[in-house]
Amino acid sequence: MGPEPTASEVLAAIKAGNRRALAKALSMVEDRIHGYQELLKQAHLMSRGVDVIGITGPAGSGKSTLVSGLIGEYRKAGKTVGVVAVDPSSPFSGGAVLGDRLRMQAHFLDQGVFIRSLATRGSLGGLSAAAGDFVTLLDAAGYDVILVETVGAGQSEVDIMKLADTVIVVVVPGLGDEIQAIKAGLLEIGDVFVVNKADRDGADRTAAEIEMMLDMKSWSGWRPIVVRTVAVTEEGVPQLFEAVQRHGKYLVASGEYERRKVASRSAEIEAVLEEAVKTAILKPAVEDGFLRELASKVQSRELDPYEAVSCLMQRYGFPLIQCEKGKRVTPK
Ligand SMILES: Nc1nc2c(ncn2[C@@H]2O[C@H](COP(=O)(O)OP(=O)(O)O)[C@@H](O)[C@H]2O)c(=O)[nH]1
Ligand SMILES: [Mg+2]
Repeated sequence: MGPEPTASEVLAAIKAGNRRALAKALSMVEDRIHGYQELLKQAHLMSRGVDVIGITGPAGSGKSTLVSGLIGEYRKAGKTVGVVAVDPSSPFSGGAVLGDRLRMQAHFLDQGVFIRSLATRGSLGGLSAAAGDFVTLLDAAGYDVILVETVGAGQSEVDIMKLADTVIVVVVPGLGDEIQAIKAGLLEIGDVFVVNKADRDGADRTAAEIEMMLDMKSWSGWRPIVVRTVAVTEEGVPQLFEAVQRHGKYLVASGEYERRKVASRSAEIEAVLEEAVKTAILKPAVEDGFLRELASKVQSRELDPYEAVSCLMQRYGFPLIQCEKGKRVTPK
């Protein structure tokens, strides 16, 4: 075995279409293996800021099947596609999570498509930091569009969706729960709503309910579109693709595109900051027992939690990392 390739060698290989190099780089980033930051740094310089489409909704609503259909639409339009499937509960190899359907298998063989899941990561970093890093790497690899699938409606899904230019929220007919989930936060983030499994009873009613909820809000600019699909037969998938394209055009024409990109960079920084704080302070405090010691003192009312945090900050501080590009940032 020769020496480990340098970050720039890895990225040159990725750029040249070496899928094994890309897979390896993603694993290195996912597991936070030494050298990953240099890799990301260089990937960031190579990245262009591709279109990122987020797809979220409850487990089993058909997101992966829709992703498969959308991949087909993008390929027909001559675009290459990177897919990040964020599913902490079910890591997969090959295509198990994304469905055992033949079409998806075909996508795995297509050189213009790269599909990767992101499962539970080692300890501290949040999923959203890793999802952002995956997008950066796939961007640097040159894919034209990146689809990010997340399951559920928790805070981390909402955070991950901040990476997206266009957010697709998927629901299925007949379950009051899903309407509740939409009310509980997904209504705010959806640019396109999909009522999938429209081959089942109640799709029209569910779509009408979503339209009603949307009508209760006042919209300036983009008013979300509701699309009905049967992902397994690809019915409605071209309409979904069309809606996503329309939203993309709206973003550019309205100037919203740049604003969203800056907002997603902001979300990216927040995710990385959170990870940095945990790594610099929480990790050593857990490992050397100081956190437990503080917790006992808080429990015995010797300290309050705020004092405990001050103790932690004082003890571990932050490693002073120079803001290298500081010259480009106006100091305040
Ligand atoms: N009847 C019906 N089943 C569907 C439809 N779309 C997906 N499914 C099925 O629903 C199940 C879950 O789909 P999947 O794409 O894995 O859902 P995900 O968990 O949201 O990614 C699979 O068995 C699909 O074949 C649809 O439009 N109609
Ligand atoms: Mg899925």
